[in-house]
Amino acid sequence: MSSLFPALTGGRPDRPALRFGDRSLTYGELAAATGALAGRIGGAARVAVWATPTLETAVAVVAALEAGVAAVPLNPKSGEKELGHILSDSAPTLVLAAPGDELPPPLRDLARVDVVPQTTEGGAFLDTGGVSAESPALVVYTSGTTGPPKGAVIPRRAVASTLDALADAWQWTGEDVLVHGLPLFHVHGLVLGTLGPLRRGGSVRHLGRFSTEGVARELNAGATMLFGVPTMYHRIAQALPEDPELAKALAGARLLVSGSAALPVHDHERITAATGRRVIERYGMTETLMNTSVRADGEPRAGTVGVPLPGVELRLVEEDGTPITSYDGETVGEIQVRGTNLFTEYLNRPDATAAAFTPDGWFRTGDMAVRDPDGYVRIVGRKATDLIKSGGYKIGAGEIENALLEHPGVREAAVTGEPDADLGERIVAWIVPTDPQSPPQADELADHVAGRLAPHKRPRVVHYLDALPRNDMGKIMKRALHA
Ligand code: MCA
Ligand code: AMP
Repeated sequence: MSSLFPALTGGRPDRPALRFGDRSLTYGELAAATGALAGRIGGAARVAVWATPTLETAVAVVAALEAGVAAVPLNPKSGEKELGHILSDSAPTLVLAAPGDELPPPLRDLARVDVVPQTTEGGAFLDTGGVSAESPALVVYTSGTTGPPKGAVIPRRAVASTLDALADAWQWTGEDVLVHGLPLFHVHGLVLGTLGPLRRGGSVRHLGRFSTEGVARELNAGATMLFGVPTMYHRIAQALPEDPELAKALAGARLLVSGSAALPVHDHERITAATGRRVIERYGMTETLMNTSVRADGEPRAGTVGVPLPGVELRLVEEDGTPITSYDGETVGEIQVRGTNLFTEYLNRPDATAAAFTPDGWFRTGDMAVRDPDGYVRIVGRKATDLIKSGGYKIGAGEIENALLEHPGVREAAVTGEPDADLGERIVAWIVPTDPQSPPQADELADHVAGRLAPHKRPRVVHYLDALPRNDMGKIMKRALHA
């Protein structure tokens, strides 16, 4: 098994690798810490990682990958229902956490290994003979339209191939210093934002928590690249007119990259007007890692996600599966992709895995797009209206409806997304209360969902109705709700 991180043994141990707040590790220190931890967890089938935005999480995931053990990153803000589902589905044998982190009840039954970033302990020799490029690297949970999140099994070759394709597209090297404040339990912050710099032998400075001040500080102090979701760029665009330090920071960066949802053209334009710089977008998915990007050597074009990355085949298809051959900037089709960047399966869900692929191996993304005459892809929407993107998080309406129905004050529930300048979309709950005289308060319902699922899944707006609009079959007509 070859290492995903050649720089760990690359002969430049003093180079900076990771920085979180005022704590940092060089490649030499990271190699020692991950080597020691890999020796302790080697042989485990799967480990859970309590994925706080800290040095410990980065060390834990790199150690798991060095040991050839699949890591399951957990959102530390997951509520009991969501966490319970992920643990029973992924069945990890260990949980890795920072010393002192208090873990919630479902995790207390698991054997715990504390992650120690600074260590002088030598790394144990690992026999990773059974590990191959197809072996799972990560299991990342992602929401669907209905039911609980599914665990996307991401093999080692997908991680390597997506990061190497991005290196080509972005001229991303070991000289780059990345800054971001993304969470570490999703592909964006973990694979691109943490494993990405380490695979190149460069470094990452994590803000702990996103702020425009943090972005300005780091880009003005040597960082070269910024990754963020559109909500972060929106907040940057809002702050720029009053913040010359931020404008100077962005103007000096080598590359500003947005992804996880569409960055509105208005925000693109405001950033360019204030800094002279263009944000580029890339398009990916938990299941596919990255599919397309505007290239560093290509023409930046707001409103597009660029061209397929090396190694990625991309096509648009009609409703009946017929490929669309015209690049006319008008004909809308579903994006399907094929390539070494793809996941292998949804854990324990052969039905969902089979449904996600065509018989000849194309993955159905559910994203709708057109292609410009020169091949640039423009995403125009989504097939499923029951998937909501809020703050860059994918959220299934069905999951929230089920949680709302578990509240005694809710008789019926429907969930939709509506446009939000900051979050892209915000979650709206439409409920029929059990007792119309004393309906549950909006805050109470938000807390209920946040506590069971996760805070980013909480409804931001609640409407009360006497009945939900239904068709003759009894199906809720969601389009009629907003009308
Ligand atoms: C508020 N809070 C609550 C409640 N109300 N907590 C519990 N119960 C409540 N009722 C807390 C929140 O937990 C949060 O805590 C704080 O109040 C503010 O919440 P909120 O307004 O929701 O968050 P925000 O600070 O405005 O977050 C915006 C954000 C965030 C920073 C942009 O949405 C974010 O980090 N998004 C990134 C999503 C992402 O990485 N997606 C990648 C997946 P606290 O402040 O303590 O946190 S997509 C992907 O990976 C694919 C491959 C791709 O293409 O990239
Ligand atoms: P997730 O399932 O959380 O990994 O989110 C993947 C989804 O995010 C994709 O299917 C797209 O709908 C959306 N997405 C990611 N990047 C972009 C982008 N640059 N523009 C528009 N949508 C995006």
